Amino acid sequence: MKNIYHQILNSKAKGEKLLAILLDPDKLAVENLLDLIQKINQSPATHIFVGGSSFDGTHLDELITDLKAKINLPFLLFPGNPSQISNKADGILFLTLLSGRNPDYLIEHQVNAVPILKKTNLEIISTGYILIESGNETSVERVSKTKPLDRNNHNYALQTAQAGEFIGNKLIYLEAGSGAKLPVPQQMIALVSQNITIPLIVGGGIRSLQEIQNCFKSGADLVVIGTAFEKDTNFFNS
Ligand code: 1GP
Repeated sequence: MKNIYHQILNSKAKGEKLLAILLDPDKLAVENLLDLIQKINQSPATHIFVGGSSFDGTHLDELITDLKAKINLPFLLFPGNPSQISNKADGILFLTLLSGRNPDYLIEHQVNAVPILKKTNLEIISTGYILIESGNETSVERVSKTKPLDRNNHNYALQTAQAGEFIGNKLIYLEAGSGAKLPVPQQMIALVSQNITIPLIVGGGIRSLQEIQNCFKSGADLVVIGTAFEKDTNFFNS
């Protein structure tokens, strides 16, 4: 049954916060997979996101099958391009890069993804993806050839998120970019979360448990951790 989005909505309604671990297949060390799986199972993660800016999709089906056999969490694809689609996952964040003005990431990749998606049973979750300036150039910026939004212009970030909601996005994702120097500002998270009705995802550059809690307190419904867990699988025990 396709119910991941409903579960996210239910959690938001109950004020239960969600946490996703982002796995970038390009960065996974296959020899350490068992340790990784064990640490994920001991962590408070509620979702697994799979994807990366440059990953070409090689062995994605096998990787997700192996991980899903040992991790009992919903797997959502978080694709940088249509080659990162696998029917072995449970769902896909169907992203539109709302902060950019590159038609490839506004509609071209989405159109090209349709024939691939039609052959899958993935739950498709329309997601407005908003890149926020974070102190250094991130891979999303480089690969998408778009500029992030000004991190000090909270109103414009809100306007962009609201446009996403009006278009029909089911989720808004405020993204500082993987490995970002600075995470999304707390005040921006607060302003956006208070003025949209759909769930808010926040990620990029979050390096401590305290920072995760800060994002939740500011109003994030789901926080994404990639690099910090990748670098130290004991991250959640620290
Ligand atoms: C990137 O938001 C995610 O798309 C996670 O970022 O790798 O910096 O945790 P980090």
